[in-house]
Amino acid sequence: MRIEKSKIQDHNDKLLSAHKRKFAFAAENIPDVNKIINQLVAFNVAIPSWALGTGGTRFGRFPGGGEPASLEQKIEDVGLLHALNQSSGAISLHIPWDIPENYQEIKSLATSFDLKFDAVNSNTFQDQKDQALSYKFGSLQHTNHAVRKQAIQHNIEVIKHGVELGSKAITVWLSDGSSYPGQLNFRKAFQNTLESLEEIYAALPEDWKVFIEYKCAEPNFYSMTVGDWGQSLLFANKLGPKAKTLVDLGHHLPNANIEQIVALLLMEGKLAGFHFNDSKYGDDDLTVGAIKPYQLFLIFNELVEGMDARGMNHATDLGWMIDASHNVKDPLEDLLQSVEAIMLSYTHALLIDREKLNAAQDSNDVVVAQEVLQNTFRTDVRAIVAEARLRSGGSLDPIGFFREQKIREQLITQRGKSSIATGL
Ligand code: LRH
Ligand code: MN
Repeated sequence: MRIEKSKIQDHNDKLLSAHKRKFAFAAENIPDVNKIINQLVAFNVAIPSWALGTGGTRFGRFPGGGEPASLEQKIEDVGLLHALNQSSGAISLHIPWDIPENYQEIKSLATSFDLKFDAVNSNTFQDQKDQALSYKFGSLQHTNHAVRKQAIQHNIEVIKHGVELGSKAITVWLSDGSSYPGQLNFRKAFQNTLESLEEIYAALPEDWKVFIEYKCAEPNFYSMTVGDWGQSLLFANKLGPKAKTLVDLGHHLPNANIEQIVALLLMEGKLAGFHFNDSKYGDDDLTVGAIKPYQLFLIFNELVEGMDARGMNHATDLGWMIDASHNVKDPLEDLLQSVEAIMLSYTHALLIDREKLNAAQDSNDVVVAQEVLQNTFRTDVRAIVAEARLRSGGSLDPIGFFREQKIREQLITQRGKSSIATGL
């Protein structure tokens, strides 16, 4: 469904005077507020095509109705999010969950919603029904060369789909590993995976990247072959400049210092980007910033500091993507909340008094260093982010608009109560 601009206008008109008061108060102490708003307007987060339905948990699935049952409907839903927050201008496809049948039609549909195609994702963690060889014992690591060949071929096909759609990167996440000690020769598994990735790397177009996503564990696993940032970086360094390490926030062992990992990958020029989500225990794929908002802020602090140190463009030089799954919440409302949390953390990081922080760090004045960060984090910047949405034609209150316009009810009327989305 397409959201009429006039509906957003009417909605904003009702909220405008209260917003203007809040914005004036928030902007009072920010010298270059327009520069920051322009940075927010330029910043977009890609929405995963596999997170537009209610995937549930491994034990139960509780679909909410009106889910997108085709790639076209998924593009419509991401278009709807983008119309409301003007910060979701890209979709990341997962193959074969979302194979584009007609590239031209899919591209023009996406363009009509002002959407681009971000990184494409391969899938050698499931056996497809018409597949010759099984990935039960892994894919790129497999002891059988024919299985590795099949997985390499799949990744090359995914790149071809991406090239047709204007994507510039492939994300490779492998559920390869072992379930029991002794099952796997770690060295051989690493070497097989490297040789397989080398063939995928060789198939990359000149201006493409391969993002190597690591993950510490899956239920039932004793080892993952790309288990942490060190292993992913080892692959990326051995492969070459087009290979980078992708950080999924939910893929770390408990209490990992993710902001430090981000700082070092960025320093090395080997940070691909992110799969943003939040988690309490495992890879919970929960709403961004819902459990550990201060960690998200600390990660963006390292990102802004590190990107500015390298003269990088905040909006385009890293892959900004969400990777979530939904169970008890409306997928679209959940994604609106996740994008909001990312924009708030980015705004906070842009507001940090770097001079004061650097001086405190250089003089080991721990208290002042903490105060600089915590005072910024405790500053309410919601009106700044709302102003950026307003200036780019979005809604002042996306969730409010979604509820007021009964969007989910309309989608259920159009698509039915039992339409199910592919993906998680
Ligand atoms: C693995 C992962 C990966 C995707 C999948 C849907 O947990 O984060 O990024 O391929 O989720
Ligand atoms: Mn991920």
